This record gives sequence, structure tokens and C-alpha cells, in this order.
Amino acid sequence: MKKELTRQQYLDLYYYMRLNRAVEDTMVKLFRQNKIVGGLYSSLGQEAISVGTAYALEKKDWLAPMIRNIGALLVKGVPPRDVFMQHMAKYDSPTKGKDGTSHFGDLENLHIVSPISMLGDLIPVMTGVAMAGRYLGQKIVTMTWIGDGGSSTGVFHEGLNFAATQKAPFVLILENNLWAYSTPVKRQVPLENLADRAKAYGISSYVVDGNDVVAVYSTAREAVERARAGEGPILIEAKTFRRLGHAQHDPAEYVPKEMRAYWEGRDPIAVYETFLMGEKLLDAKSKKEMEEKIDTLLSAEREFAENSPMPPPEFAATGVYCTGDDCHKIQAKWERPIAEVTPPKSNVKAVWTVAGFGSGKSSGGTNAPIHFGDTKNTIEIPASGGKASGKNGAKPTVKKSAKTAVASGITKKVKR
Ligand SMILES: Cc1ncc(C[n+]2csc(CCOP(=O)(O)OP(=O)(O)O)c2C)c(N)n1
Ligand SMILES: [Mg+2]
Repeated sequence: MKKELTRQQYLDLYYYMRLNRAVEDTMVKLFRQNKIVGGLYSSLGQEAISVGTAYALEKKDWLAPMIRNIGALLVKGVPPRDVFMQHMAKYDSPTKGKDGTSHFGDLENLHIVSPISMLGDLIPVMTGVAMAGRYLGQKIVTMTWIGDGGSSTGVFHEGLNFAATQKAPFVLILENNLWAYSTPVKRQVPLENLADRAKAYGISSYVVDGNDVVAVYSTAREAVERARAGEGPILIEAKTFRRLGHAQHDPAEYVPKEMRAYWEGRDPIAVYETFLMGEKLLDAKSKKEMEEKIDTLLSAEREFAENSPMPPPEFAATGVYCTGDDCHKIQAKWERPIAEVTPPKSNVKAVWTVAGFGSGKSSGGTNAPIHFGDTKNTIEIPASGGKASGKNGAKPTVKKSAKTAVASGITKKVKR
């Protein structure tokens, strides 16, 4: 751990790690009282990753958590009561009791995209959010997390390649906790450092000790700054250990005892506390004060959650299908005038090039209206929505079929 943060930042990191753990401890109690609906996952021993990475983001930035990132939600400003109520499927929860675990977000205020259960799918989604932010001139960075197991999905690779190609301002945190369900990482990836996966996409990466919150924060901060400056996506592998089973149902007896003992001796909160005490940033009195603050907060939040009603039965039949107006309208949220972000004023040269366009034959032998492929003929449609022009601005050779295609609506897309 290096000393380079302000006192407040050091203490914030400590507070959020303690809060993260206390929120999850409370949920274990609720689970044992049968008040949690569905599965309950734990980030015990991984708090430094969720907290340290999310703390590196600015308020305007976007994140999308996975099951072990409650700490990131708390840092972003989600009140513990929402986490409790969501897991208890209460009517006042963000999803009004429609989901029993962590599938909720906040697109309006906190900039949180709801988790997607299909591992890896958040990578292209958050790449898209990053691209949208850039398009709107917002200078945002987006972040999501993925496990060692999730890093072997197809969409991890497709998504990261897409992000790299688009130079999206996106930071991906790979939490290598050595297990995916009961599969040890060594049996599913022939790599020592999963960060090496970044090489395949020509992007930068870091390996960091995931149990050292200051190292995690400093690394994430640097990555976020680089992404914001336009360097493209960055992958951070945080090495850690999943201290409990996959979820509450799993006693994880397959984990070797020595491995567990080693990591239990490196608890991120205990390690950090020793550091803070050594640096005189924390003493017994301020530690107790913080514990009391968290206790008071969580008792009130838990009480609120427990008193919240379950949804009325008839509510289950509503909102099953999106009906448009009474559900939600999907509307572009233009924060800059449309004219400013669309051609010809935008700095993106909107020239659509379709190689081989309009030159093929249909199976019936006639010219196919659209055919991509076997010819070098290229038509470019200028952003101004003017007439089709040739590749070098010369008078274009427009084949009949191409003309037909242009006339049949392609130009409409670029005419503003
Ligand atoms: C595409 C996909 N495949 C399988 C699953 C089922 N599944 C959920 S969590 C999990 C293990 C994930 O392991 P890892 O990515 O290492 O994350 P960890 O649980 O260790 O945090 C699996 C296989 C899924 N949700 N999505
Ligand atoms: Mg894992």
C-alpha cells in the first residue's frame, strides 16, 4: 500500500468496505430467517475490489454491477434499504418486488445499469453506454465486472474486441477469485494472468492485488483517467479469493483447506485496518465511532425494509409485456441539440460505404436490389444527403440496380 490519498479518501474506502460487509452480514441473517427471496451471493473477502474500483469513478460515470458488487452500488449511492428490499422482493424495492436478487439499476440519477445474468453480456452493453456518452460529448467512463469463469464466455471476447475497436472509454474489472462455482481457475484457463487476455485485443491491462484496497483504487483511478482521455478500454485483473461458496446453498467443501486459510489471513478489511492504524489515520476510538454509525444506519434501513409490504398479488400480472405508453417509453435523451450531433455539423463523417452494393443477381437472374459481395463497385452517400458520388468525388458509376436501391429508401436514412 502506498500513501498518496487524502485522509478523507482513506477513511471513505474503509467506511465503504465495512458498510459492504455489514450489509451482507445483515442479509445472511435475513436469509436464515427466510426473509430473503431467491439466492444470496457473498463478496466476503472481495470488498476491496468493488469499493476500490467504484470509488475511482466520477458521479457522472456509469457502472453495471454483477452479483458480488454490492460494495460498488453503495459507493455509487444506492441506499442499503434498496439492497435489502430488493433481495426481500418488497413492494418498495426498485423493482417493486418483481425480482428477488440484485437485478436493478438507476438510469436517471445514479447511472447504474441493471446486472444481466448471462455472464459477459454487460461488456458490450457498457461499451455501448460508453460510446453513447462519447457521442453526446459527456466525457464519461463506464465500468463493469466479470469473474474468472465469466472471462471464458464468447461474449467476453466479442465484447472486448468491440470495445477495443471502438476505443470505448470503458474499464473492465476481472475479479479472479480462483473459482467459478466448483471449477478452479486452473482447470478452465491455461494462463497465469487473466489480464493477458487483453493482448488479444490490443488494449492495456493491469494486474492488481485485489485484497489491497489502496492498490485497487490507485490502479482503477489511473485506468479511468486513461480511458477518459481517449486511450480506449482497459482491463484490470484483480487477484483475490471467493471466501464462501457460490451462493448460500454451497458449503464449498471442494476448496482446499490450506487455500482458504491462506486467504483468510489476508482479509482485505483487516489488512487495511492495520495499515490505517500504522499510518495513524484510524484509532480505536474513530473505529468504534464508525462501527456505531454503520450499526445505526443499518438498523434503520433494515427496519424500513422489513416493514415494507410485499407486492399485492394482482401486481404480478402487470408489466409482463411492455405496452409502450403505460410501461416505459424508450426515448433518446438528447443532451445536446440534435442538429449539433448529427451531420453535417458533427465531427463524425457520416459517409456510408457499402462494398459491392447493388451489383448481384437474384436467384431468378434479375438484378438483386441489395447484394453485398462480389464486386468492387462502391457507392458513398454524403452526409448532406446529396446525390450519390463516386469514391474519389468523381461522377459515380451508378449501376441500375444501385440506383433502384438508392431510390428505394437508403438515402432516406441520411437525409436530415
Ligand atoms: C453465460 C452464462 N453461463 C453460465 C452461467 C451460470 N453461472 C452463473 S455464475 C457462474 C459462475 C461464475 O464464476 P465466475 O465468473 O468466476 O464468478 P464468481 O462466481 O466467482 O464471482 C455460472 C457458471 C451464467 N449465468 N451465464
Ligand atoms: Mg470466480
